[in-house]
Amino acid sequence: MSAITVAHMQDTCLPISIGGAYRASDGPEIDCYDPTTGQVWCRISDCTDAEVDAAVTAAGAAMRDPVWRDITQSQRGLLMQRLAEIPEQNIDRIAEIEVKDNGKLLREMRALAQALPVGLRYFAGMADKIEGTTIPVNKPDMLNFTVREALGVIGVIIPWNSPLYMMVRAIAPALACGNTVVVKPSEHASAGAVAFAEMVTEAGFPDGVFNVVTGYGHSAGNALITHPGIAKIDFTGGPATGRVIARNAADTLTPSSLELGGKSPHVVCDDADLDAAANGVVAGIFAAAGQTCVAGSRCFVQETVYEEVVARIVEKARAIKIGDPRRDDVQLGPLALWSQVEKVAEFVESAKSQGATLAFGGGRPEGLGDGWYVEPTVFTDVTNDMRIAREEIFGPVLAILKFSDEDDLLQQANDSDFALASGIWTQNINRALRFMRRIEAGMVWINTYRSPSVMSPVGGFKASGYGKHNGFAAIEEYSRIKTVVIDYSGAQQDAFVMRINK
Ligand code: TXE
Repeated sequence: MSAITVAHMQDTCLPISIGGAYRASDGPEIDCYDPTTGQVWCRISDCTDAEVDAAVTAAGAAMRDPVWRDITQSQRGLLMQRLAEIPEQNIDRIAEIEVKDNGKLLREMRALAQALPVGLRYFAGMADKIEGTTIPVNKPDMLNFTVREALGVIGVIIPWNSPLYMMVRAIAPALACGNTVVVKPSEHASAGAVAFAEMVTEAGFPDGVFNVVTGYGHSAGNALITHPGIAKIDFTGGPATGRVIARNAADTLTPSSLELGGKSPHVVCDDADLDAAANGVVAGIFAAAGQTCVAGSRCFVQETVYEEVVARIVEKARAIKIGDPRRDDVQLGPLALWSQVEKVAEFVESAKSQGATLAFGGGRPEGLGDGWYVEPTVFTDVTNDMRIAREEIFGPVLAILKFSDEDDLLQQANDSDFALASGIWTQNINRALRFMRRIEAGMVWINTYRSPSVMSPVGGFKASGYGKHNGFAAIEEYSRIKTVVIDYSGAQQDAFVMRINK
């Protein structure tokens, strides 16, 4: 049974994990803050280039080692099944570690911890179903088929909002395909990934298959994305970093999948169940304090029901209980970073100065000590050209806009740099499906919101990035196709003419 708890990590500098063993880093220390108190609770190291190199080298060696290279697909799946049992037996411990690091609701982090074994088992089941195809190439006595194989060492860079959930949705398909991984968690929330390394070892994975290096993006992260031993980068984070990774990929030709931010439209039509819709809108933005890439931060309400829907949303926002994320009755915890508190304040000022109406919130609640809390905030009279409607805030700030008809809605909703998620509340199936076809978004939720499944692909378009997590699409992300051609005719080939299909 694994043992690392919050108490073990408190006031210590967390180790890194290279080649199946924990070790101390030689890099300078970084403070990690508990957002509920604003105080340092543990430290991590900013790994040196040599340590990142050692991690990639260990992962590369594991890739070539017959212990991992020649393991059967079913055995790989069994190892992953065994790994799934460990987080399953440690839900509370994992959730407590992550709440300490990012301040999200304990209930939310528990739900995300419960999703870890589900994700591991889903991809474990796929490990021995990854197949090639046989292709009838119109040539007699010729066999043409494909095999799907691992890419190599995957560099996984994850953010602070849902660290282990985002890590597992990357590493589970990567391991199922037979890759090895080096994870660089966010400098703001590394504890979960460090604790997870112990579970991978306990499950019996060969040394070097899973490695964790910690540190800042510009140092340890940069050393990872520029390392020649990396076969692919899997990145979830902000668009600015996504662009750095894409630029580097242009130089090194290292493929990447990028899940970046969003400014997702969440639509309420006049024929919707208005209370269910208002609930959905409130949950879509204020759950996780708006710190999710799919947050429904741009709410479009049809003009005929605008006043009524706004009133319901404000009433529900007013009723939200803010406080210690470990309490079961609390609905809104602190923001994970002090810089996010400042970012929200800056957007509140910008929205006011651009003419939006502050309908609720906009400040910091009293009586919650030094925790990084902000009020649920609702702006009305927002237009699509305002910064609050165009830029990702990643906080509990809802911008409400008006639309007249479907053409007006689609024109405004699609007028965005981002295209990650979307949602619509309507009881008219024709309208819902027309929206589904015309909206530019990687995900469309109809009469629901924020309902992901490990079986269903997730990923955006435009500035929200490219590539997919979850579903069989993820297997395609972490494997490559090799084509094999066999001539069994026994005939001599004309050495000077290509045997092209006619
Ligand atoms: O992201 P960063 P931050 C959005 C959200 C937020 C903004 C900034 O709008 O306000 O991004 O958040 C690593 N080379 N999202 O600053 O910097 C970094 O160490 C290699 C959306 O936290 O992109 C961390 O591990 N790595 C989002 C990871 O990238 C680098 C989730 C994410 O950090 C690097 C989080 C570099 N040059 C923020 N620079 C989502 N899509 O869910 C940074 N990193």
